[in-house]
Amino acid sequence: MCSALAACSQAQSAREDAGPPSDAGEPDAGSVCEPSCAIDFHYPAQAGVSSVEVRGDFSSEPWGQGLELRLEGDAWVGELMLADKQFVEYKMVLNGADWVLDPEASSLPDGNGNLNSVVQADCGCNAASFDWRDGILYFVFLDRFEDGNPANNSPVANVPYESNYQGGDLAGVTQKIEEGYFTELGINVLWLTSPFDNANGIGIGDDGRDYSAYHGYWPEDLEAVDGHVGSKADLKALVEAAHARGIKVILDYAMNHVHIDSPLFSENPSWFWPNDNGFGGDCKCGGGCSWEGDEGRRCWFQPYLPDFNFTNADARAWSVNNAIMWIEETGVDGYRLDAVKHIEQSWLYDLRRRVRQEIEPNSGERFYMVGETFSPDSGLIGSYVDPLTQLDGQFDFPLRAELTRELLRREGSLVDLAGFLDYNSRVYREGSIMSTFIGNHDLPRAIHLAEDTPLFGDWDSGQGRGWDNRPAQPSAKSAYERLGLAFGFLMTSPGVPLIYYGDEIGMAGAGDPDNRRFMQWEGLSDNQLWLRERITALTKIRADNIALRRGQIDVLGASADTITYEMAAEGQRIVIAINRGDVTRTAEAVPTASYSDLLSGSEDSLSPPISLPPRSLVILRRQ
Ligand SMILES: [Ca+2]
Ligand SMILES: [Ca+2]
Ligand SMILES: [Ca+2]
Repeated sequence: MCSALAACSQAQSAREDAGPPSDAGEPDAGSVCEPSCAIDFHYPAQAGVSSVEVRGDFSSEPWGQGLELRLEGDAWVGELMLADKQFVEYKMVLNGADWVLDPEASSLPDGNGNLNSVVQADCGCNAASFDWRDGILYFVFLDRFEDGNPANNSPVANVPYESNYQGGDLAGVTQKIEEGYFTELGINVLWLTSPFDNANGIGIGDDGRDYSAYHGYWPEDLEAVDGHVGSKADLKALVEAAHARGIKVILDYAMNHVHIDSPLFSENPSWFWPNDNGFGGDCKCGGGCSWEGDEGRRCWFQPYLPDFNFTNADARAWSVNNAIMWIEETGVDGYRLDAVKHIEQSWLYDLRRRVRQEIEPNSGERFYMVGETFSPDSGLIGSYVDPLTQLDGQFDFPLRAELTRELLRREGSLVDLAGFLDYNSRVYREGSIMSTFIGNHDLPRAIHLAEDTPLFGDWDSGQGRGWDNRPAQPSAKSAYERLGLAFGFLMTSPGVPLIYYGDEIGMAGAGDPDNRRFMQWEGLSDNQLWLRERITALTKIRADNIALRRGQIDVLGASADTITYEMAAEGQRIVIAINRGDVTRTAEAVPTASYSDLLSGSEDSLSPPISLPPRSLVILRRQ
């Protein structure tokens, strides 16, 4: 049976293509959408099994009477008519007695320690709604982007400029939306740092320095907007201004902890893990407790950040209610969920269920949930990705490490990248939509990894130069060209590509907080302008070519310095070839045909052998 939305629609169109519908309730071939449709179930035939029944919450006698499957060849099969978007929890019952999961389906905990299989009907009614594979995401660091209202600037006394509030706010972002900055750059989704009210005091960082909550990750009152960024009305106005221009908005939601000044902590101490490692000591992450596994879920990031215990049902319900409330109040289109591996997974299951039941039926749109699991382990990252029950996707940290190592820093060979891409394109569950990226607020600025002599390693936080010996804006064009290659890859490969504010102009900066310098609006160098124009051209090419947004990646060939791959969808095929080297190379394995290069914009016909100048790429469409 179909275990994910995408798989369901494929299965359905395969049936439609096969001939006249066998079932009166099935949509006619060619029809766009039906209020209900048939979903197929399968269970493999095996010795000792003489009957298989699907039982669940769908029947008039829930879990009591279900759908009897019939034996056809090597499988038990049957069909169930479901309403469009109907979500069903079920199990297979063997021989009338043995309850088992559907081996092909996603599963979901029922809250009592049991798992059920799940399926959602997709009757093809999505034509008008936004397909998140078409998203191009821009990460706005609210305090560091644009100051639209100097009246709300109130830095914390005795905190250095670098780790203090610098004045950026919601009104500033709204101005930039209305000026068309994002539209011109080809952006159709914004990720805002958390706008919720944070503690006003000083916190000591791991480096012993004084910090303010300018970053938004020290929530104090999760029902209010922080005065530094504006008001709830400002947040609603931003979302409205974005929607009016076809731009979606996703909020950073930090659900792992609150600040110790939060009344939530003083009034409900049992909702939080004790800062105690079980032996009377402290359970700071990376201190008395590990960052990983069970300890990683209950540890405190800092002694002033009490950690939610979501095994407590009241704590979990309060937090999920709060997340739902903000969606309803503001009309935001998705969440970027912080520190996913540090919370109990039950929180994700609960939020997804509530979104499915209470948000999506009203909006008619998919609410995108993208998580952050800062890890090289794609197995761990993927364990939270399941569009039916948890996250739609996560940020692809393993891909980012490969791209920085092989494309920007030019270590190893692009043959390594080819091998990684083959693996990575199969590693996450079908139907998931990962977000691909080069930079974010926890990593040193990407431009420095692209310099002739890279300043930072692939997993280097860059914090060694976060305060002292901070890097200057690179002057050589080569660094901007290499960063352009990395964005060239992101804009011609699967996922939702992310641009961290300022990376479109190659802004300088080491690790936190130097990677969060205030956005540079004036005095851009020719190289910075070149990079922004390059990215603008790339986002337009992505928007204009469905294969680039929704296709599968297929590596055609690679050498030490070059890689050639194809993206194909809906009858369109596009070939991309990249040369990371500092001398001209010939593209590997370009299929024989006449092409035009969408990036150069020239109508001139190209055919193999195709020559790639230093640090360049071509995006080839057959003529
Ligand atoms: Ca301000
Ligand atoms: Ca505050
Ligand atoms: Ca936690």
